[in-house]
Amino acid sequence: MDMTADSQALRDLDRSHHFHPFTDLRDYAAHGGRIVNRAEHIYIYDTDGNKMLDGMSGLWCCNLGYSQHQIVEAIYRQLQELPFYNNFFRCSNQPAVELARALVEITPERFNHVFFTNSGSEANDTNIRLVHRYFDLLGKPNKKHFISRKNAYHGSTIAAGSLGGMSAMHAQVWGLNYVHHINQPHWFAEGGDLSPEEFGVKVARELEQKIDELGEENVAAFIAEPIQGAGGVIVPPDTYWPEIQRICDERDILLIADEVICGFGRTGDWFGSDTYQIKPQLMTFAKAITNGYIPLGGVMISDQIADVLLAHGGEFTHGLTYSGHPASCAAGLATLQTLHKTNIIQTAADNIAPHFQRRLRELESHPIVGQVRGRGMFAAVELVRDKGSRERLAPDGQAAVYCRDRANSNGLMVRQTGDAMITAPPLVSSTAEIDILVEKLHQALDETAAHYGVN
Ligand code: PXG
Repeated sequence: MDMTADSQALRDLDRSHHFHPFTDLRDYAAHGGRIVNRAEHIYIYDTDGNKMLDGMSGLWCCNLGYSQHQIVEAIYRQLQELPFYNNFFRCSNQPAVELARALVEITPERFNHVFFTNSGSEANDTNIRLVHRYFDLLGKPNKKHFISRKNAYHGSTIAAGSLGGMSAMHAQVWGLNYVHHINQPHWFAEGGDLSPEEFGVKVARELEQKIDELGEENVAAFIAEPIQGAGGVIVPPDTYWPEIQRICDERDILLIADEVICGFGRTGDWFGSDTYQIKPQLMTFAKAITNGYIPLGGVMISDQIADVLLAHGGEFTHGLTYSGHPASCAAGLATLQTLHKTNIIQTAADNIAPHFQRRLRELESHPIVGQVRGRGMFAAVELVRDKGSRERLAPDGQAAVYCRDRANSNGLMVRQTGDAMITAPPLVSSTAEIDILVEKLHQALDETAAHYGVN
C-alpha cells in the first residue's frame, strides 16, 4: 500500500470536510494537519510514518499511555453484555454502580455520591445546576453567582466557557452574566516585585474583594483547578490555597475543584485537592478516569450538598442520555483497578516525577528560558528574550508556537500556551524516555533561540 498517497488523500478529505476544535479553520483548510493512526506505550504514529513521543498524554488523558489492553477488553466485554441502557426512570447498570462505589473509595470521606457526564464541560455545567439547586433548596435563591479565574479552562459549552477565563473564548461566547473572574496566581507573569508567597496571598484575597463587591448573599461558589493546566501549568505559591480555603470557609462560598487535568495522578496524588489539602464540596473529573480511551466525566458531590438534595427530594431536572454509559463506566473501573494494582501514581510520584522536574529545571540555564515550573508529571517552560526584564521573544506567544512546531517536527508532541511550552507525559514514562523528551525540547529551544537571534 502506498502510505504516502493514502495519507495525502486522507489529509485532503480531512481539510475538506472536518471542522476541528480550537483550530483556525481557514488556515487548516489551506494546509491540513497530521493524521494519527496508531499509538503504543507513550508513542504516537501518523499516516506519514512519523513516530512521536507524546509529551501531552493525548490531551492530558492517557496517564497510563496507549497500551492498556485490560481497559480495551473491559470495554469490549461490556459492549457484548450490555452495550447501552440509560440511567433515567429508576434504572441503573452494574458498571455505573461499581464505578460510583470505586470513586467514593478514592475520594475523601465527605464524598459519597457521583453524577456522571460524558465530558469535563458537561460536568462543570452540572456543577452550576447542582449549586443553584442546593442554594434554592436552602432558601437562598440569590446565591447564584460564580467566581472563577482569568485564563482558566473549564470546558467549551456556553456555561463551561463562561466559567473559564480565556479571553479568546469570551470574545466568541456571549457568556453567563453570573460568572465573574479574578486573577490567576501566575507569579512569573504578574508577580512584579512581590515574593511568590506575598503574591499568593495578594491574589487569593482578590476572591474576598470580589465577594464583597458582589455581596456574600449573592455568591454561590468559587471554581478553580488546583494547578491550572491548559492555562499554562500555573503552580500556585504555597500561600495561595490556604488563603482561598479560609475565605471560602468564612464566607459561606462553595469550593469547586476542577480535577479534569489534576485528577488521577497528574499532581502526584489521586487528586490535586489532596496535594494542596483543600476541601472542595464538588470535584469535576473527566479525561484520565478512562485513561482517555472512551468519553466519561462527572462530578463528585460532598455530603453537604448531597444531603440537601436528598432531604428535600423533588426531581433534579438534569441528565444526559449517556450519563453513566455502561461501556464508559467499565473503562473507568478498569482504569481505577489498574491504578490500584500497579501503584503507578505513587511510583511515578517517587521515581519519575522528581527526575522529570529536575531534568526540565536544567533548561533554566538556556538563554531563552525565563522559568521552569511544574509539579508531579506536568510542567511549563516560559520563553523570554531577556531573563532579567522578562521581555518576550515575540508578541502573541509566537515564539512558543514556533518552538512547539520545531518540537513536533523533531518527534516530540508538546503544546504551547501563551509564551510557555507545556508538557504532561504519561505516568508510565521511564526516566530514559523523560531524558529523550528533555533532549528534544532542548533541541527545539536551540532552534527557537537561533530563529530569534538569541545566543
Ligand atoms: N476542565 C478542565 C480543567 C479541562 O482541562 C475541561 C474542564 C473540559 O473537559 P472536556 O472533556 O469537555 O474537554 C478541560 C479540558 C488544551 C486543552 O489545549 C485542554 C482541555 C480541552 C481541550 C484542549 O490544553 N481540557
